[in-house]
Amino acid sequence: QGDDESDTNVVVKTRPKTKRPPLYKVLLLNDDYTPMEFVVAVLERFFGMTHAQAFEIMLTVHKKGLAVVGVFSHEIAETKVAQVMDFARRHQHPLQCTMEKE
Ligand code: TYC
Repeated sequence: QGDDESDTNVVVKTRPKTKRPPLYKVLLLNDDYTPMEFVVAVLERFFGMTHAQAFEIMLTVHKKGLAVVGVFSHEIAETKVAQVMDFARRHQHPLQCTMEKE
């Protein structure tokens, strides 16, 4: 069935489809009211930073207005944001945490 030429010498190479899921940056935003020590505690507690790392990132946010505090899958990033926002709200601090696609 079909012409002699129809399905000879045809090689279609397919790229193995191993696209990784998109990553999301979790951002911490500066404000005038949240105590510095609270932000340091947040970074230690939810992002596994040492005190020194946490202090450094906190100062970056304080000076520059915001900083990336981690890069995660969508689900993990969402969880981090929710944990930080909930912790801040429970302590009545206006600290803001958001995520954006990398
Ligand atoms: N700017 C705050 C202060 O002077 C400290 C601060 C740092 C607040 C980082 C939020 O994400 C933040 N107390």
